[in-house]
Parts: sequence; structure tokens; C-alpha cells
Amino acid sequence: PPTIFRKDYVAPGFWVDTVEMGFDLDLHETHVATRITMRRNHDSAEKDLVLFGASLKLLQLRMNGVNLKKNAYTIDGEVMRIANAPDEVTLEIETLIKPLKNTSLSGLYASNGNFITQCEAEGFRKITWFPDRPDVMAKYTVMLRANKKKFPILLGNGNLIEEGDLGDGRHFAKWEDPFKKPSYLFALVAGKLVCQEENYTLKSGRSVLLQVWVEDGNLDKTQHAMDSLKNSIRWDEERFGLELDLDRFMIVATSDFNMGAMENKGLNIFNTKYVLANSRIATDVDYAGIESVVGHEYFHNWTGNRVTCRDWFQLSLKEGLTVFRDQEFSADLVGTTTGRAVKRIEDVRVLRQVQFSEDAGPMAHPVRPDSFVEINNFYTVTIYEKGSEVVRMYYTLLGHEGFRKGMDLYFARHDGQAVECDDFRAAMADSSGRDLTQFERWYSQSGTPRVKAETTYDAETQTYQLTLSQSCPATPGQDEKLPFHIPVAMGLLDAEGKDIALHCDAYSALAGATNLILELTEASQTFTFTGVAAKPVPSLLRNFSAPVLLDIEYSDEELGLLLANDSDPFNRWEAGQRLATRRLVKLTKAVQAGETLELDSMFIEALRATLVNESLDPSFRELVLTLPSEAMIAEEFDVVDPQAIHTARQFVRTALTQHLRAEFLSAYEANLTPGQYTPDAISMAKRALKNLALSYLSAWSDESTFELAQTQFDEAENMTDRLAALSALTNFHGTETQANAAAQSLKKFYKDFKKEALVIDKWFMLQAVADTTDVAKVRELMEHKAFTLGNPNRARSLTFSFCNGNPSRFHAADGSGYALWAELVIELNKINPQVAARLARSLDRWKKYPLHLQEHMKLALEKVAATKKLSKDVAEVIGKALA
Ligand code: B3K
Ligand code: ZN
Repeated sequence: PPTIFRKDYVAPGFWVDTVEMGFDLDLHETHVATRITMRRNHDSAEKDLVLFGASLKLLQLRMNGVNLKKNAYTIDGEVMRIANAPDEVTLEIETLIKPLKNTSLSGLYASNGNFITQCEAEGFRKITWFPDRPDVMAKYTVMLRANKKKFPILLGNGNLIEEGDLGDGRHFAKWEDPFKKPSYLFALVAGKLVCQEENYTLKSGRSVLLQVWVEDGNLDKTQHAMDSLKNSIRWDEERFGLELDLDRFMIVATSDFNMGAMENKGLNIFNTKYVLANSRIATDVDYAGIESVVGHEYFHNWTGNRVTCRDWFQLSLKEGLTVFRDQEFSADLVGTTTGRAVKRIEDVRVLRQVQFSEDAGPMAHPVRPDSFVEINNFYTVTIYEKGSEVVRMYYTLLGHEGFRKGMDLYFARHDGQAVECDDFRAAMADSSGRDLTQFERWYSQSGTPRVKAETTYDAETQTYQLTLSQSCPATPGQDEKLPFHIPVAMGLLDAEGKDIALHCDAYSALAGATNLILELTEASQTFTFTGVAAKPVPSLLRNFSAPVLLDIEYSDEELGLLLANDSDPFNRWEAGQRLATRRLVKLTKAVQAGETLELDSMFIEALRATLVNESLDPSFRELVLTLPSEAMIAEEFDVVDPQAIHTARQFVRTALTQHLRAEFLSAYEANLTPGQYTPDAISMAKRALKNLALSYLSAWSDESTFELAQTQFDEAENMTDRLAALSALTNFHGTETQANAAAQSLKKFYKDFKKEALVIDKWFMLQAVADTTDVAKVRELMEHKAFTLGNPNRARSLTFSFCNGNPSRFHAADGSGYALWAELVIELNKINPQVAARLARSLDRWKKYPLHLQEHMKLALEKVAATKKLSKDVAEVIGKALA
């Protein structure tokens, strides 16, 4: 399949002013009539009128009232070209499409008998021929017609302007979107749905109608999404002065969805996972996920919809910025300093574990990629999470007010336009008067930069020198890197752990501050601090001020001091993670060498002190006590041994429990949340620590902890506690009687929740990641009547969770995990290329494993590569892995 390059961008040959569409909705065959008014873009090098289409039956094609003869246009793959079109064109197109047969879940498709659309990135071309590219923005009017009994609800973008009966058992609804938009934001929904609705008054006094649409039987699960929507609207008004521009805003939940949600103008469509919640079915993590995704999609209304992307290479312009906004939204809602830090730690954990890994593998790409084969493969953690870090660095460099000024200028300049990442950077630079030229490298260079810190202290002159050096490894297509503009937030701690007043030669205007943002722009720079009475302990990259790896040599004592005292909570946590990582790496090597494993008391005591420190927020203690994941430990090795890592990590968990049993038990008792479930920050924090304690306690098998877990499972009044208990029971390495009891609990859980698809997903996932679950067990679960590859949530819950979340079993020495993976990718490729391509990425890092595993992996990759009718989605991922 061909590669598309950013440098080849050409403006569209024609602009579109209006689009009128008529849909005769039928699950088997839907008729789509489209009238498009277009005018030539004289500034474009593209002279033909170009349209895109895929999986369409073309019934009619008329230009300015005349049927187009077959020789008046050419079709090559997805591209139609009409040569010699006049400057003003009205196209009338009729297409026939088959929603029920559309298992790709892109374009118009069926879900439980309802119609759903997904047009980003290039789904609109599966509905009609159209200049389906984001820089073509137009006003849409849409007429929906369908059988009234089967499809009583008909929804579109914008405002409902007319509805009524057609007399033949069918009815219609006409929707008009007052804002021009790219085709990827088009949406329609039709079917049997019910809604929770509310009139909400904006700050300006204008009243808007908010609706959350779900399938019948789910109205008891919409309140949290509605609350999150109202919080989002208020937050964007307050923090960015951005108001909802429509009179009506709708959210629709569907159980068949490729990703989390979609920001279609005025008609957001969501995966049920990010809408439906009540205490019975949803965990605290689900509640938080709903809040952030509802916020994310709502915030797109300005960052994405009002100002959109010129081309798909600019995807991070809207995604990075909107992730930054949703992260800030969640942090602001909690409000407290620790609450903000906890959110930051959680976000950084994902960035490091998933994005750093992507950046180190065959799919590494810049935040603004230079090329792609299939754009859907580039909805990545790099575009989203690293993109958000890039936006956060402007925030760090310009400050709260400065960033807001930049945002204001961005909207003043570009409202209603389709623009580039460079335009955002220019708004930040021009509004602040700062030179952000070098900052551009964050968009153009892939790979995770490494910053090395070296220090010297001269007691005589009381001078402390900090030398920061940066480098960035080669990535596909980029051998050499130039230095980045890196904000390094930092402080210096004295022997008591107190912040020292800083006097740095390069930042004399800020003399006396305890926190400085050093700007590292060269390959290596030395910062000199004067008046330092004794050798300090540096706290660098506070609040994770840049998406880099920091190499610095700390002694255990220094890390202990930081863990106990740093005024920056992020770096307190970071110090704990460094202590843990050091031990996990050493123990992994000990496992490999067959040596006896031992955990030192310094580490145990440092964790004990944190665990029992009741002045610390329980959610912060939970994060400190959570060991780096197996995937994070793997990043410390050139050659990864998944089983040794698992054994080492399990050993540390057990050893900690052995020594801290009493402390875990009292943390458990002290953080019970009796009474009615509420998803507020304090209760959620308590449940997090309590359930972490339970999970540790069950690592050190004895009768009483099994009973503790069993009782929690039996008596839980919310899903957070019930699921945590079930996980503890399932992962309990105890007697046979206990194993049988755990199996009974799993059965009971299934029986109690079999009508709740989202809970059954959890049931599969919990088993997929259990360390007793091997490839054979996964195959057995795939035979379960509730399992199907046809539903993305279900497919992910078992197969993705196993391949990505159970490394010691997936990487079985006989290669059976990879054989399963290959079968799954090949099967999914037939059903849903986007989902298949996601799973395909599980073998991205195959070159990091020992040779005998590499051989099995290569065979599996080659098997997929040799498959007939491989989608370009999967072909791109496999091709890059094998390159
Ligand atoms: N913009 C959509 C993602 C579309 C993915 C297309 N493969 C959701 C979001 O980022 O909000
Ligand atoms: Zn988004």
C-alpha cells in the first residue's frame, strides 16, 4: 500500500460551501442522496475535482444538473477525478451502502439494531463520494427518513429544524448544523434509544438542552456522564472563556465502538464504557475515565471542531491539546495539591509505560508525523499523550496567564479554520514574545530524549554545579537528532529535606526562589548555584516538566530523603519508584542467575514510613506503594526476560507483605468506606489504598486474608470493592480448597452480571491478566458463549489484555502465545482492520527478547504478513515491525 507524505500536501482544488443529504435508512440497504455546492480554489495546484469513496455503490452522479458520462471521470481505488470541471459546481450523488455488513465500525454501521456513524478519520467516504479531507469545511443539512417503529429516534449534528410522519410507516427528521465542519465530524444516529435530558444555563445566561442517549434499560446509568458534561461546560467557560456554541448537545452511547468516543459536532458518540456507570457496575477507575472522556470530547468542540486540522499529519494539534485540557480538567475538579499530583503521576505512568515504549520501537513517529500508510494507525499515545506533554511544556514555559494569552490568540486568529501545529506554536510565541523556534523539534523529532545530570559541590566557595546533557536515540528514518528545548523544573534540598533558596547565575532575576525552571537548549549546559551551605540533594524534572528520561545517580539515602521530604509530590513518588526499580532490576538478575532472593530493610522501612504516614493522602500512598509494572521493569533491560521479571516482582510483593502485614491490615481497616457509594476524591482514595492493601495481603497466603477477600467479595456494595476482592481471590496462591472457592466466586460474578456487558468485559479481563492464565486457558475462555471477536470491547477484554497485560504467560517459551496472537490478528483483520492493527502492535518490540523467543515471534509476524487480503492497517504495522 502507498505511503502518504506530509510534504506532498496540496490545498483542495475545490472548496465546498453547502452539503445537503437525504438518508433512506435501512439496515440492509441505505440510500444516500447528496447535493454538494462547490467552487474552485484558484490558489490550488490541483486542477481536477477530486472526491474520495470506499465500499460504495454509485447510483447517480450529476454535475450542474447533467448526468456525468462514464468518460467524464476516472476512479482509481478510493479516488475519483473529474477533469475540466467548471469553477462553480453543484454535484448530485446517490450511493447505496450496506450498514449491516459493515463490521469495520467505520462509516455507517449497525449496532444492536440501531444506526451509528464513525467518520474520523476517513469514514465519511464510506457514506458518499466527497472531498473527505479535514481542510474542506462546509455547512450541512441532513434529512433522515426511517421506519418509525424500528427507528423512533433520529439524531443528527446541530439543531432539529423539522420532523414529522411520511404516512407510509416511516417518519423523518431534518437537522441543520449552523457551523461549517469537516466531513469527519459528520454523524447520525437512528434507532430505539432513550435519554436523560436537562436544560442547563450557561454563564452568559443562555439555556442549552443536554441529552445523554442510551439503549432501553440503561437510564439508571447516565447521571455521572450528565454531571461530567455539566462540569466540562462550566470548566471551559471558567478556565478558557470558551462557551458552548450550540443550543443542544447530545451524547449517545453504543456498545460497538472502535475507540473511546468521538467528538462529532453536537452529537458525540461514545463507547458505552465511557458513559454507563452506577455503583453496581462501574469502578472508581471507570468513573474517572467517564469524567475525562466526556470532558475530552466536549473540549474538542473548540480544540478540534471550531479550529480543526489542515491535514491528518496535524492530528496532535487537536488531540495533544485536548488531552492536555482534559488532564487539567480532571486535576482542577479535584482541586487539592495532592489531588493534582496524583492525577499527574497517573498520566505520567501511562506516558512512560506506553508512549516511551512506542518511541523506542518500529512504529516510533514524531508528534507531527511525516508519513503514514493508514492514518487510523496514528491515533497513538505519541500523538495523544506525548502531544499533551508538548502542550504542557508551553504551559510550564509561559505560565498560567501566558498560556491563556496564547490560547486566546490562537482562537482569535484561527476560529473557523483548518490549521497546522506550527500555527499553535506561533500563537504561543507571538502572544508571549518568546522565541519558540527550537521548540519546533518536539514536533519533528521522534524518540524519547535522555537528560543526564551530573553535579559537583565545592564546599570552600559554597558553589554547586549542575551539568545537564541531552541526547536522543536514533528512530526509524531519523538517525541524527538536534537538541530539544527542555524545561527542567528543579529545586535543591538540604540535609533536612527542606528546599534551599536558589541563586543561579543564569536566573538572577529569580534569586531566592525554591523552584526554578531551567531551560536546557544546548547539548550540554552547566548551571551554577551560589551560596549553597552544604552539599544539597537535587530534585530535578519536578512535576515531570518534560517527556524525557532522566539519568542521575542517587544513593539510596538521597532517594530516601526525597521520598520523605521533597516539596514536589511528583518527585517524592519518583524517588520511591527509583528505589523500587533498582531492586527489581537486581532481583531479576538474581532470578536469572539462580541466586537466593533478598529484600533489604532500607527499602522496606522507606515504604513502611510512607504507608503509615497518615498525613499523606491515601491515594498518594497507594501510588508510592504500587511497584513499577512488569512492562516498566522490562524497559530497564536490553534483553527482556518476562518470567524472571515476574518472579522478581512477585517476590518483592510477597516480601513486603511479610514485613508490613500489620501495617497493610491497619491501612485496610482505616480506609473502609461504609455507607452509600460516592465517587468523590476522598472515598476513591480510601478505596484505592484499602484495595491495594488487600492485594498485598493476598500475596502472602494465609487463611485469614483469604477470608478477608472472600468477605469483601460477598458483602461488597459497589463494583470497585467487589472487583478488587475477586481479583485478590483469583490471584491467591493458596490451597486447593481456596482455589475452588475462588472459582466459585468467579462463577457467581458471571451469573450475577451476565446482563451487563461492561461487567462481563471485566470478568474476562481479570482472568486474562491472572498469572495462572496460560495460553490454553485463554483458548478455553475464547470458547465461552459470551466471547466474540466481533465486539471490540469484548475482543479487547480477553485477547488484548492477555497479549499486553500478562507478559510472563504471553511470552511462553514454546511460542504458543505468539501463535495465538497471529491467529487473532488474522481473524480480526477480516472483521475489523482497525482493531486488528491495534492487536498487531503487541509484537512491536520483538527485537528486545532473547533469540529463541525472537525466532517464534518472527514466524508469527511472517505468518500474518503472508495472509491474503491483509488490510493496509495491519500491513503497515507488521511491515514496520519486520523492517
Ligand atoms: N477523535 C476521536 C478519535 C478518532 C479515531 C479514528 N480512528 C476521539 C478523540 O480523540 O476524542
Ligand atoms: Zn480527541
